[in-house]
Amino acid sequence: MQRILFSFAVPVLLACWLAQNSATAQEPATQPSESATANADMSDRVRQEFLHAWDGYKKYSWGHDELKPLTKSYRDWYSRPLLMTPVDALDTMILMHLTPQADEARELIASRLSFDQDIYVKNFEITIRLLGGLLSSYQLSGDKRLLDLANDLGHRLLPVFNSPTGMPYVKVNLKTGAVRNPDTNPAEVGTLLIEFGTLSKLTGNPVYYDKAKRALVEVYNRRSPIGLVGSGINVESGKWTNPTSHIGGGIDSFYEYLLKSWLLFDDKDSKQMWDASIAAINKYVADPTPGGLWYGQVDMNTGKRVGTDFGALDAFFPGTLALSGDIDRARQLEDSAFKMWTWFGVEPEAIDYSNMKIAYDGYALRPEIIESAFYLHRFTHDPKYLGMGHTFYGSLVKNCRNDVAYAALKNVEKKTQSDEMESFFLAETLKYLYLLFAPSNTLDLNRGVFNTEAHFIQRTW
Ligand code: DMJ
Repeated sequence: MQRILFSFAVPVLLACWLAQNSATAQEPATQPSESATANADMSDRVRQEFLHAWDGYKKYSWGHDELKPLTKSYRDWYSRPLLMTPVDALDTMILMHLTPQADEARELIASRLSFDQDIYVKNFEITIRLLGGLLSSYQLSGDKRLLDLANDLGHRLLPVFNSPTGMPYVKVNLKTGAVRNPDTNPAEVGTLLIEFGTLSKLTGNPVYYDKAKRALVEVYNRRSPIGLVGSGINVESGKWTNPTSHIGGGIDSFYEYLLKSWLLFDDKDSKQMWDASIAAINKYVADPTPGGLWYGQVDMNTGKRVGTDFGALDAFFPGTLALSGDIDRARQLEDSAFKMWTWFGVEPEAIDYSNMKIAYDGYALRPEIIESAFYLHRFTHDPKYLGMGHTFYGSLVKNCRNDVAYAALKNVEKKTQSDEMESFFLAETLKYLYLLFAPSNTLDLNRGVFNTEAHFIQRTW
């Protein structure tokens, strides 16, 4: 059933192509063997924790979007469930070889998921979680029903691009195609090409690629004279509504997709946009302090520093830097992020790194710092990143686990739990933690890229 992946072999042509065209980090060929048993034990423990959380979902929220782990109930995002957790979690189950669970989730999705619903959905979230999840699981399982669902969803999302600028509205009605909410941000506009582009490659219909690519370019073309984007933009006027520039939530995956669209599709424009953007980011947004390297907030037009916040979402950036080949900055920034985690026992949503005080005090079970440790370990084989993984695992089990599943934290100092387990905990957090300890042939990074929700998309075309 599992058609493709899991191979040691890097296809020769692809390796040659990468050698000639890529300045990105490549995985060294071997891994130290002395830690193999300990790593296998850790990956198995993570797998058991995944099962614990999945069993909680099954018991109390089967057929719904998300588990509420404290009240043992469920939450649906809209008036009809869209199976957010099963779709988001499915490729993790396949990668972990949880075959009965994956089969059961796949049948639930194929038999119950319908996008023919009169509801306004958030294009960004539905794209990264559902479209990305369906495409990745289709590639891993070969189950054509998942591709059919992805194609139907992609078609229903297309009206979002019907703005005067070609940048997508925030929301679209899945039944009528009506759109709403023109005020958006670079991440919501520019985090679509991996999913929509893959849909084009798999269906032969170029419309998805073209519309998502245009949206990405429209944001980039509105960059400031010093090469930065802001954090708010209106898709009808094309004007910036907020000039603050950073690498965190609202902008983050716009940059991530410039780099990854180049890697996945060999899209030369994306490479050029990434190269220009990262130069501006490192010149203005990076903040090398005596306490370590951070990335804060600046004015997009002047480069003047306007804030020194760093958050759980920003912690994806070491991984992206590592993937781009900048291991040095990646290592420094991951060290800073790890300091943020250990300072409080679990990372808060944001801190002010100028005084190491908490700016937002919750922990939403986010994956980004673990994602970065995974990339850094793959590219350096430095056991320090496994050590970080042990810390993340220990903190999660100690503070976020309960008898039902896992719960977010309201406050990282008091460690009070909140009644939420977002689907990205199963899609991303536990997947990256598992892959950090699993043998590297479990997933060959040279075959594709992870979308921003950790759905692995393979270059099968
Ligand atoms: C995920 O939904 C995606 O990673 C997104 O890009 C932003 N972060 C959340 C998880 O923290």
